[in-house]
Amino acid sequence: MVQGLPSNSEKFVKVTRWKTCLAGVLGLMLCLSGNESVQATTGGSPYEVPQVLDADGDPNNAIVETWIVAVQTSVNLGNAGTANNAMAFKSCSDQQLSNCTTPGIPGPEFRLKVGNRVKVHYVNNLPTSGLTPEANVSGIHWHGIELNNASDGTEVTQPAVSPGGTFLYDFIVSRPGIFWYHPHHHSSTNQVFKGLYGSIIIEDNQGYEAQLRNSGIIPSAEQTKTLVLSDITVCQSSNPDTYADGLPHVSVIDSIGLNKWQINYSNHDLTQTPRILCEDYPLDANGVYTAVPYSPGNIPNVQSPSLTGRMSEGFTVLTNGVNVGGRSLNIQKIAGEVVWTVGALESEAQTLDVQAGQGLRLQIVNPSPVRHMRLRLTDAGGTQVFLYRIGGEGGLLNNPVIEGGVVGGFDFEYEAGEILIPPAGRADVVAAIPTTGGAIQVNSVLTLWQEDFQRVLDTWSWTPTVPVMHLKVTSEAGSYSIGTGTALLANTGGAVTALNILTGNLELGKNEQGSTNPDIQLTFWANNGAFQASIDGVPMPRDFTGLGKDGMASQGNPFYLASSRHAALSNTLELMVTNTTGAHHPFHLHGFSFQPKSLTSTIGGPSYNFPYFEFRDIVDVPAFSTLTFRVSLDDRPTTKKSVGGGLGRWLFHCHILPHATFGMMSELHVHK
Ligand SMILES: [Cu+2]
Repeated sequence: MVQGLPSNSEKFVKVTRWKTCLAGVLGLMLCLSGNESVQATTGGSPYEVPQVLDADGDPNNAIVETWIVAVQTSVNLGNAGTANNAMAFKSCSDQQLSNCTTPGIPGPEFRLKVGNRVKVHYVNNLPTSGLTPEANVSGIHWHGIELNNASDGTEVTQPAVSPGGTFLYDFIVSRPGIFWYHPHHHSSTNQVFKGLYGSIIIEDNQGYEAQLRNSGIIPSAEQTKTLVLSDITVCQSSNPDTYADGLPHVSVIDSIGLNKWQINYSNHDLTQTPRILCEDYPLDANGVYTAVPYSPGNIPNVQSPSLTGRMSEGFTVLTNGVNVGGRSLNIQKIAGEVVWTVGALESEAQTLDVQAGQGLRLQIVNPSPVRHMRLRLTDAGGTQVFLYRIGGEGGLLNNPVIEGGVVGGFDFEYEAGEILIPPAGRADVVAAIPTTGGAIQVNSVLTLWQEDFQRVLDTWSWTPTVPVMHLKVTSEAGSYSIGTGTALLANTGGAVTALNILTGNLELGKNEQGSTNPDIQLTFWANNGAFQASIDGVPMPRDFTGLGKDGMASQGNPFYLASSRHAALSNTLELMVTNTTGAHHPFHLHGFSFQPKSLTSTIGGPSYNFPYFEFRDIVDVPAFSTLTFRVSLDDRPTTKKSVGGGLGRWLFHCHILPHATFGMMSELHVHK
């Protein structure tokens, strides 16, 4: 399999490329391998991400100016092979696009400080799709950034950029945290699935974080890694056989001896198997059935244009665009206890060197259209190593938190010390690598696993538990520790405080249509009675080929006006999101980070009150529960004036992208 290709090579190289495995009875594997030429673009270390190129070459300058170019290209996914029709971002430091990073998955990372001005010349160099309407229109949404409305990059703030076109985004970043960027036009599901995403890490400009690093309270810059954890499906030469357990993304055999993907394939009629996506029901980029199957090595389109449809997780999990390689694992229930037995790594598995006793900080982004990333770190003996969340979408927390478990009767549906990152969510996580002893020895390997999660009530996604990071112990260094009592921002001038004083409510301005109900309903029905993901039951037909193109009834006018909310700039509001469905929905608000207060059951179950203050833009709302949050509609500069950037049209939606496309989307309009 593909190994160790240089990260900046655009040459044609001869590599061992394909491997076809057939699982026989008794688990015997038959594997065939061969050679072919591929254009290697990425496929480097899974533990590094490329960085944005700044026009002035000075990363300390307060202005970061770059050209972000979207292209269709061949991308090396490491152990998962090569995707020939991936979509990838590159960053160039000049208008001629002559000095650029290699296009890859993920796109280049922005590392910024609060107060930086970001000027991005977006260049859509995707090929024309040959479809009517054109499907490769695009743009960039700066997810979570509280920027000026004109730079928000959505279908209600700017026209889509056609292939060959450009658009200038120009904004100032105001809040520290982990953010990301991705297209939003034309539902964006296919483009995100094919690789158009990148991370944004913003540090405060008061020195709080630097102080915590310098004093050893949080790990050093060298001990900090960006992990963009995504998923993808690449068609193979013979589906579904090449998705047998010879592939590195399949590593769990459950207690009844089945690989979970097999359950996925055979038992779930709502899932998109590779065979359905690649061969049986291939879709074009407008969601229309096309009789032509995908060639091996191509990523299929996944977004159907209808109001409901098949959707599921991608079949291979990627760490910074690369599959890190498998490891055997057996999870059993023994006397009521779940026991993890961790075995050998595949020979292709890629490890990161760590020292026993060090701290490790992971800044994690989940750009997957559908998959929740449920993460658990274990040592080589299967013993869990706790992950502490020190921050995420709104910068550092006052103190680290342990997430998951059952808190006051409220069941998070994942275990304490694990981290759950819903689609589009981010987490800033620290683990203390234990000192040597037991299963922690020099040359032993810890693994960070991505586990299946019950995102639909009482049922699993039936995705296998797979490694997303392998940590190889090379030596011993100190005895780093962290706990919920560790002071992060708590004792600094930057401590996060509650949004306490409410100053207004939703209100309709002159000639405005919409709802003034502060409780936004996430619904799986439309007011015509049909099954349809929606907000308040308001349908949003989204047929890319006809009326309703891109959710618009006519230029700039969405179908969902009846569910839109309106409020005046500079007010602090308390709003709710009630999930009336039996599935989780990660709720995302554009333009304004909000403080979650509580999750309460609508069916008489326990509630959870957030015991800490944090600014978020994604909160996963469990089935049949209500999220209550507070939001301050703060103003910010426009591209030309010092005020008024907070005014305008800000989408809110479920970030399971097919749900948003089917209609679980509306907007908050902020007026004067
Ligand atoms: Cu949803």
